[in-house]
Amino acid sequence: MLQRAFFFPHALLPEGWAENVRVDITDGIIAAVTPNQTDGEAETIDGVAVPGLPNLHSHAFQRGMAGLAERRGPANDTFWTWREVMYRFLERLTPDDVEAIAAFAYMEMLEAGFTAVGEFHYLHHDIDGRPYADIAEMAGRIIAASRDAGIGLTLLPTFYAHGGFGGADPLPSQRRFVNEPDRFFKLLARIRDLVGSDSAIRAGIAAHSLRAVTPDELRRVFDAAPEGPIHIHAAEQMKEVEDSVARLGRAPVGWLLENMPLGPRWCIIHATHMTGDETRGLAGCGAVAGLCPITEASLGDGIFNGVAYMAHGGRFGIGTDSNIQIDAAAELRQLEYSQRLKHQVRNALTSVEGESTGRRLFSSALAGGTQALAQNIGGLAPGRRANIVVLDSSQVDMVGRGDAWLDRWLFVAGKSVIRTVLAMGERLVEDGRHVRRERIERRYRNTIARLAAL
Ligand code: NGQ
Ligand code: ZN
Repeated sequence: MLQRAFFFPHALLPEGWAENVRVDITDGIIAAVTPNQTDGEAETIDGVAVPGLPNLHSHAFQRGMAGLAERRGPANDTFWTWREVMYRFLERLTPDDVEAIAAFAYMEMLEAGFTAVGEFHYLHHDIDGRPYADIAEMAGRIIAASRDAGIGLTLLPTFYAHGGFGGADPLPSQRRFVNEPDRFFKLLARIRDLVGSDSAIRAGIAAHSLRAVTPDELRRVFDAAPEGPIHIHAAEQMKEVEDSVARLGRAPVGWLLENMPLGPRWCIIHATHMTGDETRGLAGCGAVAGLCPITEASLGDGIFNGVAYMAHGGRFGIGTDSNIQIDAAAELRQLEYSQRLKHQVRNALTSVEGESTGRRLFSSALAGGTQALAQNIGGLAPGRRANIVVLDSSQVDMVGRGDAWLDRWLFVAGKSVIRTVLAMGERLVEDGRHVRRERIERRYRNTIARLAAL
């Protein structure tokens, strides 16, 4: 049993802000949280302690192409032309490449305020589309990368079978993703073995989208996971909504609400284009909307129905998705700003006079992300993992206290105020840098240099 104790002058607890807080940790799990203490023999960490945020949606490998799709093509560029660039990028990735890129992305997540990640994992097979000798080779590399960086992982093995609605054949460029159901279930079983009883990792399940799975296949995938999180992309692009209406008679979110038992186990990624009824339905069913504001802006997806969704009590979390920029504060800021631009108002996602927008965004994303990743995270409380982000309150932009610290972090200072990050009680980020940055970055640089030279 490994016992540790830390002392924080200020901390955000589930019941609110507290001072002089001692946190006792046993084997990475919080054993006790006691405000109004003296530091005693505990390790003092100066600054403002807040819970680490969950990053509920990542495609780690895409970090390796960040910034490489910002050049205009022959015609109008869209999500779909970006996707072609992305497919060309992943064509040549080896398991080693994926592990190196994922470790780098996960390290950056820790430096940026995320202490757990949901990896929506669909890059399963070898370059020629055949399964690796170990069918879960790539999943194993994701797990290894998460351990190397020290981030908590909810691995979401993703079922992918088709190139469009109506069970269309997959494109050649999708060969590394596809399985028929039985092979997917073999992969799933093997991944569950790999995850085993590691307390920092859990396996959920995902179906890529209503484009990539038929209704029958979706039901089979759902039946294969009697418990745990279920994630699916839905309604990110108008073309997807139109095709869904044409082929299934309903837009994706409406179809899911009508045909699947949506509820707290579900995380609907993007849900960008929804009618008023769909917005109300999704908010009311207890599922989490997995918003990825920076990627959605980068890809020109559209703007989430945030104000109405929140007014109906909808739950959301945030994801870094394409990993073009990894920064928890920037995701929340982009979400709020998208709503301000859409409605021409300020403090769009709050509802009560005097409420801090930073606090509202932070608390909502913490709760929603925790639900979507289904891990014992989400607050500084006994039984949860000791995942703690410490903000440097001495920085010039961190004047004020309490919720003002969150407003300053999210809207002004950004990730530069993150000084120390603990994951499962281990000090993984010091002075804003991951303690293993040098090695992880060196490996990543070699990988992208090799890929660029191919
Ligand atoms: C993905 N990413 O699976 O990586 C997708 C693109 C698709 C985003 N949608 C591929 N942001 O949706 O077909
Ligand atoms: Zn995605």
